[in-house]
Amino acid sequence: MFEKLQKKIKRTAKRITRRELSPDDVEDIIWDLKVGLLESDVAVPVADELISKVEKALTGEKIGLREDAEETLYNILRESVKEILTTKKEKSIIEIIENKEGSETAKILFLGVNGCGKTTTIAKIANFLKEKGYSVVLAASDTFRAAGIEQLEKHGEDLGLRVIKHQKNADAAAVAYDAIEHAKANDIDVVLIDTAGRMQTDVNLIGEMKKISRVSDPDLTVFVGDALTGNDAVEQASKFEEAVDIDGSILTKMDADAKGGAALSIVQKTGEPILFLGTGQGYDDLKKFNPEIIVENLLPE
Ligand SMILES: Nc1nc2c(ncn2[C@@H]2O[C@H](COP(=O)(O)OP(=O)(O)OP(=O)(O)O)[C@@H](O)[C@H]2O)c(=O)[nH]1
Ligand SMILES: [Mg+2]
Repeated sequence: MFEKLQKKIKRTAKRITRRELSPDDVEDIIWDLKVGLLESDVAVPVADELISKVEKALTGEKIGLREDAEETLYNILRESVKEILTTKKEKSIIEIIENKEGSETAKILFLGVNGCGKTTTIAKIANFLKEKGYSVVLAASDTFRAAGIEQLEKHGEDLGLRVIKHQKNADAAAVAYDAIEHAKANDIDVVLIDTAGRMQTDVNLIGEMKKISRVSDPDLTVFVGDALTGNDAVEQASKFEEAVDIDGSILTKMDADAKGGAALSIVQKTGEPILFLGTGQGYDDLKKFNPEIIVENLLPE
């Protein structure tokens, strides 16, 4: 996908260096760039914003005949992508845990659409925290499916962690509450709350999510997004943010031939940083996020 974009940029750049830009040239270049971004899972409104930056630079007098148009074009795009991904607030899970008063338990709530990778990501984070020496308990607040509870229990067994659960169809908020009470009573550092997948359009389930959030009062609310999501990432992130106030996100499945364009949509809609990238199905397949990773993926130097 990216090679196509690079070829297009090279081609248009050659056109630019040969002669002055006509409005038609500009239109062609803009179109090519936009198609390239959309093919890398950048959502339409985000691609439009990026493109308008390039457009401004192109139609102005910034690119002269003697300049290296290819490089200029490319760098404008790279900088614009990095700018979107660089939020003002740096956040770290460890800092949030460390900043809790005394032995108070830190509560982290994981939310996202069906199958985005919440349960797997919780297991990875649990493993990460355990390796750092923190005590962790898991809350099986996905009470929607028996298999969801079992999946978390299996991770609990593998990682040697306690899973607090009720039966299927139980009140998800009550499970979270019990897990938090258990953690407080046992001086456990962190509670990771797993929730059912829900579409952003499902009013009832979004209502349930608000209740879980209200009852558990998390220190960190994490939106989990699938890197293979294209346009829908914009709607997902904005609807979840609207309902509960997202503090940060994790982008999963970056190993699955994903360029990570969805990161742009998520950061733009939540205004909060991406904390980690999921890079596989194993417990160690978790990578600290850095905007450069996505810039390099979308537009390699
Ligand atoms: N390749 C790859 N697969 C992943 C990653 N994260 C999760 N998965 C896979 O994606 C599928 C769904 O993951 P889950 O963790 O069950 O997703 P979920 O959000 O909990 O799903 P629901 O609870 O049904 O909403 C599983 O097959 C995971 O192994 C990742 O970073 N890379
Ligand atoms: Mg799950």
